[in-house]
Amino acid sequence: MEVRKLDSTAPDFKQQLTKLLAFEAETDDAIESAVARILADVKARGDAAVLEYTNKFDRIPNGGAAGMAAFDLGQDELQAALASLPEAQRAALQTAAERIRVFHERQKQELNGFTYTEPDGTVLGQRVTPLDRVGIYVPGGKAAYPSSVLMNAIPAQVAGVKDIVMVVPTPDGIKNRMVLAAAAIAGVTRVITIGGAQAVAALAYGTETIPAVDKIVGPGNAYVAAAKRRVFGTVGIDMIAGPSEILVLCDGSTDPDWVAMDLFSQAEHDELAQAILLCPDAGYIAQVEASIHKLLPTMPRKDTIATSLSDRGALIKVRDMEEACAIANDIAAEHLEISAAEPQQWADRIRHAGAMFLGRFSSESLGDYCCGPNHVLPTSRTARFSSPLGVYDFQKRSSVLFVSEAGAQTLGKVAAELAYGEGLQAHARSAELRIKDGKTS
Ligand code: HSO
Ligand code: ZN
Repeated sequence: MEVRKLDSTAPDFKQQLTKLLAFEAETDDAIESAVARILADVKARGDAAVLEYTNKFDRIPNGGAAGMAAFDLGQDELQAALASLPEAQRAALQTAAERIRVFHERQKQELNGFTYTEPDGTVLGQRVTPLDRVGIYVPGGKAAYPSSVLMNAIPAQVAGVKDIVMVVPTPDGIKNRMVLAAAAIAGVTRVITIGGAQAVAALAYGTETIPAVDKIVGPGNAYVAAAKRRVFGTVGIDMIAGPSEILVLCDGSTDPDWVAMDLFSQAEHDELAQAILLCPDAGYIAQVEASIHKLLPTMPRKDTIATSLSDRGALIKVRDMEEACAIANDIAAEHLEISAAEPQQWADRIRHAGAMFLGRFSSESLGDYCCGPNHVLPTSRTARFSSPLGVYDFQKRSSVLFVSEAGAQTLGKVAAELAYGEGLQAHARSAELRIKDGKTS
């Protein structure tokens, strides 16, 4: 296994970097048409269609004879899952949840609305209200992450969402108790063990037993992503997440094993994950490379890591840390580690990154699980224009306008002038009727 090595002084470095970063989420016609069919079918036939697809794709043991009720887990079952965990695991989940809650409570405080009063008594403001009901998609199988249940559900709960409906497929009827325990801790109101495009359809349109939600969040496979794109408009959606990314910007004095393992930590998620090192010291890059070769055979997911590193990874020699920061802004990585003695001075130069991990001790894995900030982050360079999942994704804003009688006099003239300019008589008259000495034409 070889990890490509690039040098920023190479004449074609820009092209090499563009090629390295290129990632097109595949759109597949077969998937698109299958998903369109499933959505239409669930919309038309509700529970019956959901049951059929669930039996077909997830092989439910008794053929789903018990109907949808069997997929609708009660709070008792969630609590039982929590109680069944080994003590250390339960405590870790609870500690993580608590820290995630504290961070997001802070976020909420910053997002409260505002009002201001003008001298004539007119009051203007913005009111923030939570969504009524949201759906959280949790993948089944090897990407079923309890930590993601916490990261999706806690901000919704902190935002004040009353109804948090989680869907999670259970192929062959096998439930992941840590996922259910996380749902119990995070305050999920209802867990339904369905998945795929049929679950997205059920959440978007509602069925006899599944309530229609206002927004669907959470990662999923290509079918789930296609379904989320298609129901957008009927409901809100979060981002469509791409493969994980880590960019380590290192001054060359961190233990190379630490950096190698940090690169592995994202590479192990997915063969398409991207792990890149930027460093001004060629000798240090060689040490990290040696660590990679030394440590790789010890990793249970070595095949995934090796494919990710050799297909999409890179060790990049840069001129200096300033240049590393400039390149980091171009890459706009999901996770950026600044593994340096004085990270803050470099962090000040970063404008685009989903999350920044400052200093040698801030490994990305701590952020993935338990520091507090959200681990659902913009990928594939979308950190240029989007933000981590947060309380604000579960809220919306309404403008609030109270115009005093005095305010109606002055604002009425301005509005009428503009309305006549736009050729909109009714608008102008509506403003003028409230002006005491107002014109009526
Ligand atoms: N690094 C992932 C989140 C995660 N890591 C969950 C471990 N579990 C998001 O990019
Ligand atoms: Zn991770």
